[in-house]
Amino acid sequence: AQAVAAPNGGDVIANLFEWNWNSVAAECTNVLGPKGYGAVQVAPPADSIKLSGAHPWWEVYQPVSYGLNSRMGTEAQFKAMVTACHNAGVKVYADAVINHTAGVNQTSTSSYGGATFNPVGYSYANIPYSSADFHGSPPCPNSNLGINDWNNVTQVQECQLLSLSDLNTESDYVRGKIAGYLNSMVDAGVDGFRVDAAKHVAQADMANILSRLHSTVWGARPYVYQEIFPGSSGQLAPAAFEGNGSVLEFTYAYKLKDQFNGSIANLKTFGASWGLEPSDKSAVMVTNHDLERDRTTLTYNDGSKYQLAHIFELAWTYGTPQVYSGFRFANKDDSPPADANGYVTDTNCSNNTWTCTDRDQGIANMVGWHNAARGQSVANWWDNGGNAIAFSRGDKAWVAINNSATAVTQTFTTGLAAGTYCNVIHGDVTAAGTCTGGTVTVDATGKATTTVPAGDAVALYTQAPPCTA
Ligand code: LM2
Ligand code: CA
Repeated sequence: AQAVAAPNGGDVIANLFEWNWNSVAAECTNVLGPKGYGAVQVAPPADSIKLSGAHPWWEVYQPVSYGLNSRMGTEAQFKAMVTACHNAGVKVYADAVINHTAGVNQTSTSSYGGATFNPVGYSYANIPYSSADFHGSPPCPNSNLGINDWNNVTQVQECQLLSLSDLNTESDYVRGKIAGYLNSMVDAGVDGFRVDAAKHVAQADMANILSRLHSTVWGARPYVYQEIFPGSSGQLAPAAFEGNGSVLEFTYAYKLKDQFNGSIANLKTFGASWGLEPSDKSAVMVTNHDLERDRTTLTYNDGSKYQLAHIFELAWTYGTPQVYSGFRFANKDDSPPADANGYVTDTNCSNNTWTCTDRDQGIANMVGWHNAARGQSVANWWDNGGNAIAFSRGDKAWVAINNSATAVTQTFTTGLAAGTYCNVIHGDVTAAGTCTGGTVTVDATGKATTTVPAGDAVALYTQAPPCTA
């Protein structure tokens, strides 16, 4: 275990999809820590298949060894990234691909970290796994080993998702290897896992694997949030996995898109009554790498709606919020910016290749707003019956969101103490207590008259040092 700073206490997760390790480290130091993000989610860190032609982003969802030399950098760079994030007070959550290894249809035998393997033969020498460590038929009832019935527990959990070699997670040996992989990361400082394809691993198998995990270097149990696409019922529904940890809230992302394309006044009741999983079990999101490609959620192509949805997510009281920063793509299978050999190159937020949502001034400052509002209930709700809303979080923070094409000028009840507040959507408070953008004055009765421009927001909160001008 390393000597580390303490976690900053925040809970907002920046999902830096397929940023390489050096870029994640720099982001923790320069942006995520200073802005109060509590954690960063990083791409799958294991060595993965390297195809012979183009290098789609999804190569990393086909692990071929549990070594940490990967498409995103070396093991040393991975460990240096974890240390840099910890030194900035930011936890690290890794995307854990544990349901499967590479696709049985893949003929490549080369990888980013130099592992020895052959997918067609179910052979992974560095772990090692051989054909006995994978599900065949039986237990999968289909001779082609595919999933035909997505409501059949045996098929979903013991057949192959997308022809990906399905690990026999019932076996003590496989459980031990997966736990060993996860513990190699925990021992390096990793604080939790986004569990990929968790719906495809039997709950009892996952529980056994999790029971073997070490405590983190910051003295906690690893935070676990599972990828469970909704749509199946009973034992395959998100709720059936909550005994093992939290779940990614897909329904939240879909409904948020619907409201921002409809009327956000409806969000007044947004929560469990909408069919969402319980708040304390929900890792909520505006989008992720799969959903932005499916176009089933808002994406960076949606302009102000995308920004405002993140602002709403950070202001609302539901779940553990994520901010998603990926790369721009024209085609679904595009590679992230990479060198000629497929290794991902440093994130550049200014040449239109990466989306860098985590740095957006309004979104990044809403992380501080979110942290200041912690534990405070929603109060002073206002809406215009259409696409403008406002609310406070107790007497600590207030936001107005205008998702319409016309400016809204209104005298709002903010719940805040009298004073001058920086609109953090467009301004930062300097060490001297001045605001680099516009300010809003709250009077002795807690009221403020302000204009919220079209497709924009105004957000105020009690900060230290206070904003005075
Ligand atoms: C996930 N969650 O459960 C990830 O969020 C998702 O991005 C992954 O799919 C999936 N599960 C497996 O980890 C991605 C991508 C797929 C890709 C797989 C494996 O969306 O298109 O499948 O990663 O790399 C690709 C090919 C597919 C082929 C498969 C196996 O697109 O046609 O299946 O590889 O060779 C025959
Ligand atoms: Ca499985």
